Amino acid sequence: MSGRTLEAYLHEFTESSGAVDANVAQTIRLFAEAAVRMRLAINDGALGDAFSAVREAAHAHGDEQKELDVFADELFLDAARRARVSFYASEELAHPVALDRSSEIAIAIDPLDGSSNIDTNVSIGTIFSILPSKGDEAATFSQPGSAQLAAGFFVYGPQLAFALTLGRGTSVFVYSARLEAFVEAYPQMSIQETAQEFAVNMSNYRHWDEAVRHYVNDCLKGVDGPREKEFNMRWIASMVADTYRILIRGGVFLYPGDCREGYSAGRLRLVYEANPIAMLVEQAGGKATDGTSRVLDITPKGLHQRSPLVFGSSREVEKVALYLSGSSGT
Ligand code: AFP
Repeated sequence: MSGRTLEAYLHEFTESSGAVDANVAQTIRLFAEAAVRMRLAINDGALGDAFSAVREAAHAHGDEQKELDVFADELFLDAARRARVSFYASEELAHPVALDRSSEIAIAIDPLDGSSNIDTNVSIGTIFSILPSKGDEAATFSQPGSAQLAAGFFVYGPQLAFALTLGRGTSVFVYSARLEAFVEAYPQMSIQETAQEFAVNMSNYRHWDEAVRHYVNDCLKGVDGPREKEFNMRWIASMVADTYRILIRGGVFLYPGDCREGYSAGRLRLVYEANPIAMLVEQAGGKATDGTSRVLDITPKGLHQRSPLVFGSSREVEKVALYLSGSSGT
């Protein structure tokens, strides 16, 4: 553990860099403050006002919207206003909000990921991506994920944790209530190359392509099958929690496309879920694909577009790609 505070980390980052990085650092400071307030709202649990009541209005793209989703969005939008951000694009909003068009950075965010878990006291989180601003919303949010300047997620769990990359590796900070600061607990994270765990929602088994079923079947065969090793399975249905586990102990996460209506490209959104997670994972030595191709190379065609997503231990992500490209991998 480095014991370095987030403030010291950001100061070191901006010491030898320009105005854009200073704007990135200030945005991250304000998002970290918002996350601490978000954690307080979640800690109230069902005693809180806007806890998990389902709103009448759904998301612009049809997903169910909970009161806490809206509370989170308003909290981080307010932080983005104070941070001098050009555009704020959110899972909760049909279109980006134009803020300070003179700013050189833009935000894409899932303010509250995992909200279907709110009532069950399972870890949930906030995922964000910081992109260069291209002057207008369309050009800004159609950049591939490789253009990201920074990415991060907060996990509102037993600890308030913050995984962050500024393009120079991935660090994990944990919030210290005693110090009232985020403290670096895992500097320069490195995801182990091989996986002993896979994370997938097995209830979708009958909807998957044959190649996905073949990969999972071979994992389930364990030492007696072609993989010749045992696998454990985890599915928290909160991607930030599954990602955090993979950063700590390796593994592979799969949300493939399937034959359900609306799920041909899976469930996860490319711009504000898959891309920031992919940057964090790659910066920690892992890999992230849409099953076969690198996520960060995909050019988005729409702000809320979905993408199949496979990420984690590099050797296992490569193995999945072999199965999905028909080479069976065995
Ligand atoms: P919610 O935010 O609607 O709970 O969705 C969470 C999520 O986007 C991601 O965090 C999970 O990994 C995935 O969906 C869970 O999807 P299933 O509910 O289909 O397993």
